[in-house]
This record gives sequence, C-alpha cells and structure tokens, in this order.
Amino acid sequence: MKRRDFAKKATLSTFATLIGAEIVFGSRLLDGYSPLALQDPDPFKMFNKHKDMIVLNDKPWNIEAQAHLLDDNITPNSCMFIRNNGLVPEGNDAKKWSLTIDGESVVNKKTYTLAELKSKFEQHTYQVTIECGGNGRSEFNPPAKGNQWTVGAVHCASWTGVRLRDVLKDAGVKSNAVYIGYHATDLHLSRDPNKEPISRGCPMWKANEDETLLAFKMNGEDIPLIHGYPLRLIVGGWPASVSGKWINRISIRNKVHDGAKMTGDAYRMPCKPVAPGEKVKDEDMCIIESMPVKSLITYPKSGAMIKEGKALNIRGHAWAGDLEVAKMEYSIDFGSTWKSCSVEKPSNRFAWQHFKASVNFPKKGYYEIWARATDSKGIAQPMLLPGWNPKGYLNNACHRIAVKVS
Ligand SMILES: Nc1nc2c(c(=O)[nH]1)N[C@H]1C(S)=C(S)[C@@H](COP(=O)(O)O)O[C@H]1N2
Ligand SMILES: [Mo]
Repeated sequence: MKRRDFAKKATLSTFATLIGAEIVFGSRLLDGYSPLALQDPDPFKMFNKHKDMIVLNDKPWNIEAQAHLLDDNITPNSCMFIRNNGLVPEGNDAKKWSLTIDGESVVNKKTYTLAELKSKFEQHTYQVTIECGGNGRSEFNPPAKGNQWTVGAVHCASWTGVRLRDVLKDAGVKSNAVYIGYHATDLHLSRDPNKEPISRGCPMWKANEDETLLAFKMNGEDIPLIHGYPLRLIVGGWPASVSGKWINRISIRNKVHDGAKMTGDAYRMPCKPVAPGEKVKDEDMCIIESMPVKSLITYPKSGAMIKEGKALNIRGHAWAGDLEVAKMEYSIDFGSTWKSCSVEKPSNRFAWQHFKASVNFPKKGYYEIWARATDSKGIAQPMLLPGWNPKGYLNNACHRIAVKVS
C-alpha cells in the first residue's frame, strides 16, 4: 500500500470510530475533507457541561448557566459559564509553560516555569465569585450588541495558586508602577498572531490583594482547558474579563494598561448616567472596577408548583464586588413589602454568600419571588433595570422566579 493510501485508510477508520458507524463510501471522500458529522462538535461533551447550559455563540464559544444550575455552594465545572473573546489555544502543555514578568515598571524582567511558581511561592486557595461585566445584558433596551447573557454568566469556584503580589515582588516593582496587564495565548478571531483577543489588567493595589492569584487548580484539579489551563489570573470582585485565562506574561505598567479591550468603550460605563440610546464619546466612558451588589435564587427553579399551606424553602447566593453583602430580603408582592432572609458570611473575601428563607403564601395562585441584596455600604439592588449604557454592562436588577400555589 502506498504511504498516502495508508494514511487515508487510518484517518477513515478514526472517523468511523468517532462517528460510530462504517463510512460506506469513505474511500471516495476527497483528500482534506472530513465528514460533516465530525464538523459539528458537541460543546456539552467537549467541555463537560450540564445539558441545561445554553450556548449563546460557537465562534467564539460562549455558554451560559441558568439560575437553578448554580445551586451548589462551590460551582462545579459542569455548570460554569464559558466566555471567550478569541479562539481557545491548542496544545497547552503545563510542563513547558512559563510566565514572564516584564513592563516599564519591573526591576528585573523574569521568567518562571510553572513548576518554579508552584515550588517557590506559598500556595493559597480561595472561593472567588467571577461575573462577566455583561451578565444581564439581554434585558437592556435599546439592546446592546454582544452576547445576550441572561443571569448565568457568574460562577464561584475554588481556585488554588500563588499570590500575584509574591511573584511581582520577587521580580521587583518600581515605585512608578500603577497597573498590571496580562497577556495570554488565545488567538484573535482573525487568526492574526499580531493581534490579541483581550489583554486587560488592574491597578497595583488590586493586583496586590491577598486573593489575587495566579491559579493552576480549580476545584482541586488542573484547570479545564476552556477555563484557562494551565495558568489563569483570578481577580475577585471585578469584571471577569480581568481574570485572564491562559496567562504567559504579566506586564507591570507605569500607566493604565492599554491592551486589547482596555481602551475605547470595552468594559467601560458612561462616567455620568445617560439616557437610553444616547451616544457616548469614548473619553466619557470610565473603566469598570468593582462589580455591583447582586443575588440569584438558585432553588427552586422558576416555574415550581407548590402545595397550598406548605412553606417553601428558597435559597441562593449573593455577592457585592469588593464589598460584602450585609442584608438579604425577598418579596412575594412585586417589591411592595420585603421580608428578611438569613445570609451567611462569605467563606473568604470575594466568595458568594449563601442565603435562605422559608416563604409562606396567603392563598392559591400565581406568585413571583423577588430577591434583593444590600451591600455593606447600604446600597441595594434595583428592583428594575439599572442605568442603560451603550455596551449593556452591570445589570444587577433583582432576580425573580415564578411559582404557582395550588
Ligand atoms: N485569555 C483570555 N482570558 C479571558 C477571556 C478571553 O477571551 N481570553 N475572557 C474574559 C471574560 S470577558 C470573561 S467573562 C471570563 C470568563 O471566564 P470563564 O470562561 O472561565 O467562565 O474570562 C476572561 N478571561
Ligand atoms: Mo466577560
């Protein structure tokens, strides 16, 4: 058999195994063609996601959870939303991975292998709530372009890694440092290697917090590829876009980082409130820092049927960016009156806080349960949509579920 025919036969048998059936006229398949059945990858299998997850986009992959999938205290991989700005890098090898610290404000540019990071610096584990700045975007009117997230672009997993500040300190930080910016290995959608899909960062004070990690484990295991294997930045309380995946370089900057999606209107809000639909100049848009207070009812699932005369035990989580959640309430009369929920302390800073309440209904009929969190500065979630903005960020309106008592 000629080499080429042999290769073709081997490919065909691989295709057949993947499809689970003989490809009857396979020998006539033109070179370079792959069967259609293999061109439609199943994201649920590929990423190990729960069947109730919702695919918003496949180029790039963007997949969201639903409120009832987020019931666990620590979100399992199967229920974590996926947000990509570019193409997922291929062939990441933890054994060959390294991280370079550079930039105008580094004392000694330094490169660490992943093994060095793990052995040289103390390891820490924190539960961190990570929410996409665009979570809730689908409610804005006029609509904002971008993924139409409903409520499911948030998760709270447990992350293990080394503190970014320990690594920065080891390389040396000049006194004129103001910001860090990350660089990662994902490819721009255009496949142009000179373009980065995203390269964001945060001020030095945020980079230096205890919980800001260079993480290599998620929920006790290697981070799944889609969530940043083998090294990811974890920055609690701020838009998830600051938590860069597939990190191989961090620059210590002497000015606000100006990487992709740091400038223009990306991840920025109008510095002053604007009317719905109003055009806002780039220079009037301000970088989003701490995320606002928010909560989710994760049990029961919206649409639950309740027996008359029985109390319903509801539960969920609440979080408040850089702050803590101080109070949690629910309403069954469309926000006219509120009753308190019990709310736990976070297991560490930036972990979401679990709440519960026992709800009684006066009679048979349709109800909505609304949940409202208040942060430690006394700011509560708005009952209705907060300020419209051109990119549809920071919708922290109260979460509602429907129930029927019969
Ligand atoms: N390298 C890289 N990091 C990234 C992104 C990306 O596209 N590339 N997306 C960011 C955005 S916008 C979000 S919301 C989170 C999503 O994290 P997840 O996919 O692990 O849920 O990753 C952030 N980190
Ligand atoms: Mo995001």
